[in-house]
Amino acid sequence: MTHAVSRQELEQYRSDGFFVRQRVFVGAALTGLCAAADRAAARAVAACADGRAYYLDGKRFVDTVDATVQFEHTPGSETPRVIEPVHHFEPSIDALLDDERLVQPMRDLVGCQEVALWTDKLNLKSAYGSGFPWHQDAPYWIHSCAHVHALPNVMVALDDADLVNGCFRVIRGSHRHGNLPGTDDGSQLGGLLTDIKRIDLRDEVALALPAGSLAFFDPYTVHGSQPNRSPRQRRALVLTYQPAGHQMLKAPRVRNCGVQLLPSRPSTGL
Ligand SMILES: O=C(O)CCC(=O)C(=O)O
Repeated sequence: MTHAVSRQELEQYRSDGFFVRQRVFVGAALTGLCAAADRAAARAVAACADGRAYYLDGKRFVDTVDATVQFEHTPGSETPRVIEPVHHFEPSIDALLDDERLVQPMRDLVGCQEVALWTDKLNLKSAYGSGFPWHQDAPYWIHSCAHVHALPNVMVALDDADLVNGCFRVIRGSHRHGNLPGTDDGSQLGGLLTDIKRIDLRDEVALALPAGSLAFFDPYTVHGSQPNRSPRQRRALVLTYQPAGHQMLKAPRVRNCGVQLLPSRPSTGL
């Protein structure tokens, strides 16, 4: 079975900056991923005991030896919000990086026969957890990567996501504007959040998706989500791929992904 990107999907990715595939992971595979995500979160939180805590705009982050953990914003909260990277905490998340359901479409979106991991996050969106203000990923990466245009993302929805539990949202076509200005509101992270005066909220698309679905999106697509207004969690893995042979964002090593199609050769850069 092919998982390659169809012509229609590619057209949508190019014009809208995203496309979705519903219920790609189901049954035991999905249940296994959810359990793996919970184990990874528990291990990451445990590692914070020896980590370095700091605050940005009053929000707590902890750098462990090999990950950054963001906590929910209520003062004193011990509820993790985002873990990046996450695959090294759990073998089945590491194995997911090589899954052809992700790697095959990523070869098409990266535009290379061989791909590697750039970064991977676990977004936990716990019960009544916080939202993500509108932003693009490219501004976070522009100073660490010479091929930002070749860093497509795929979100793997682990739970059913809807308007109440804070589903992922995108601004259709926003990637075509390239790097958009930040908010310039004087906060520490404001420069990385998109100035909403520069986007047309009529183009907002809420991706209410069943668990196991995939949302592929461009590194320049403006995206975010509202807070979770329910007692249901809304977990998702967000994996970002790049051409093979390049180091990951947060670790000085290369994690090539999927079956190697070409004889191994040194990277020539892009
Ligand atoms: O999970 C979400 O709602 C938003 C995720 C996001 O913005 C990100 O991972 O960059």
